[in-house]
Amino acid sequence: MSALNAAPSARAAPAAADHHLPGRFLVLEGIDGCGKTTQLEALRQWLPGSGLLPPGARLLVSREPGGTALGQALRGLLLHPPEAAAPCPTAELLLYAADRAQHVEATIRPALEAGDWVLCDRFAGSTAAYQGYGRGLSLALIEQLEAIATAGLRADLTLWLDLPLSLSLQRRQGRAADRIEASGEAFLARVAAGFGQLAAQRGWLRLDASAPAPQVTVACRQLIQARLGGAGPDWPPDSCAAEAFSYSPGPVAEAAPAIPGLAAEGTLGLPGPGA
Ligand code: T5A
Repeated sequence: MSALNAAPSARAAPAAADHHLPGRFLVLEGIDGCGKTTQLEALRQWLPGSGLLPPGARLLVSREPGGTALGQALRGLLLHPPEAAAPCPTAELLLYAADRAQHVEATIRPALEAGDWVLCDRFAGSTAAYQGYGRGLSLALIEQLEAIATAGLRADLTLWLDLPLSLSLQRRQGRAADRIEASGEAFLARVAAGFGQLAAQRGWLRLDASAPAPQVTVACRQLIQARLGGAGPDWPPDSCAAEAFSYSPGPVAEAAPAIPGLAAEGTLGLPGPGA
């Protein structure tokens, strides 16, 4: 069975950027353990030589929460807060928004302005899924906050890795749960259902994330090529000077968790831009 399966959408995903910046912005969304980190790494290896990036453009790989130094500190507070310091749902919402505002302003927008491509593990859709559908906070309020935090920036393409909750729980067996993951199965079920709603509303493209990882990777590539392949003039892949780099926030915040697959917090095993 193909892992590629576009969800019915209320509004079609744009074939090219609607932010009028020269770069392209790709986002992976889905419930915990759906395989975002795995696919991010596969795309990080493939995209620079894919011929999709224009000559000289670079690929920035980032994530939320934690794509900046400030975000890294917020990530620790959100996922592994010191005892008795866990944020209430509204504070949690505002902290995710603060992380996003800093990430867009300091990292994503400058990269897109420079013509680079940005590949991000989670973005605004996660707030609607977890804090909206999951925690039950107002979706209208979350949209307003999203507009403030992103300053209107939207991804060119969002890939939704759709995985049944039972498989998500199975894949994460034996791994310590962070504070959000530990919110209970009923919460996670609402989040999972929320992702389905959001995919339809926001024109995300659905992938069957229960397929074997290499098959999901092929489907990701096909969707990216189909959606963004015509975004610029044709250039031979071997003329492409693209390289991948990742945000490197420096020392790991004390409370921040170690993420499997990452050589250090906030990096994907690559030196930061200045390294
Ligand atoms: N959050 C985040 C909010 O509540 N609001 C927000 O606004 C935002 C931005 C972030 C937490 O914060 C919440 C959501 C999250 O709970 P995180 O570290 O980003 O935390 O956590 P996750 O996204 O949950 O990251 P995980 O590492 O847990 O999951 P991934 O990255 O989706 O999955 P991955 O690739 O690590 O794979 C998990 C396991 O499955 C295997 C892998 O080898 C690994 O063992 N696997 C597969 N197995 C079989 N078939 C496949 N196709 C597989 N793909 C991967």
